[in-house]
Amino acid sequence: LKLRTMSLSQPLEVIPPERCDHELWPEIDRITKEQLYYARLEVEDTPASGGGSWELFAEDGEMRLYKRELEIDGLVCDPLKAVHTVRGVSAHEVCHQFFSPDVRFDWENTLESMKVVEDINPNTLIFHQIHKRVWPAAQRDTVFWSHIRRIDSNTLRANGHPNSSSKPLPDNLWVVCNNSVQRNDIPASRCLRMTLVVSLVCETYIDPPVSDISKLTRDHLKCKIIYCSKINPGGWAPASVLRALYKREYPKFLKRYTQYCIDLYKDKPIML
Ligand code: 18C
Repeated sequence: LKLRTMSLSQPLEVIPPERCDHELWPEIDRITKEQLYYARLEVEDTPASGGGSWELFAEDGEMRLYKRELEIDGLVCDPLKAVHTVRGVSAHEVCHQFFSPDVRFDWENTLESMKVVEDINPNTLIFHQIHKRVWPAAQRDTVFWSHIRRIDSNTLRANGHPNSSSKPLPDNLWVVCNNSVQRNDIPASRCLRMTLVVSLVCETYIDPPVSDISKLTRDHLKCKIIYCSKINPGGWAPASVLRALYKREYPKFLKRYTQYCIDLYKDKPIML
């Protein structure tokens, strides 16, 4: 496997769908757009997927986390939506770190192991991850494609957003979408296979605006972050343990991850 790695400040090449002939590409393209649309709906006036409304369960400064209680076949599968705004980093930078396998262990603390099992194109990889075991449940693993792309303003308008007309458009927007894929050639061995749909949508706002782009500094960067996840534990796990786990771990993850990005980029050239 030839893994194409990316340097911190090198812009990613965006692959238009028509240039990828991988059998998963139509699904990757469709689910990424669906997740982008779903993430950008306002919490206040839209239902969580599957109906019902979002319930705020954690708040810290600009960061707010919402959940909706959902059980499927007796398993807790509560969808999560988190919104946060940070300064000093761009949407591209925050999404790039989330996508890149090279740095995953620098910010992700649920992992025991991580492997790239397929390189679909420079913006799309398939991962196999084994997660830490949580007592008293069985250990979990995941196999998912991960796709990163920049969304241009035409795509944003064409995506027909119900509440976008009253909002200012971001100066740019990036998305990373992770979605489980069935791979019979990757046995779960001693784990239960968990399934997930995760999206990280980041919007850059130049605030305050600059008339001369050469005068742009990190003090002008405001990044709005939307993180959504739907995880099916894939087998027995006590509901109380699971709900206590995510209520503690998602806020920790979001704080740790955003601080990691801010610290990493603070003295580096801006990657818009
Ligand atoms: O999105 C995140 N990371 C991505 C890159 O890895 C990717 C992965 C998502 C899977 C995350 C789920 C991991 C849960 C496994 C349990 C291990 C927890 C160990 C705790 C360590 C102290 O998209 C960032 C993910 C941030 C996750 C925060 C924890 C959320 C817990 C959600 C519970 C889901 C059910 C797990 C069933 C486990 C049995 C109790």
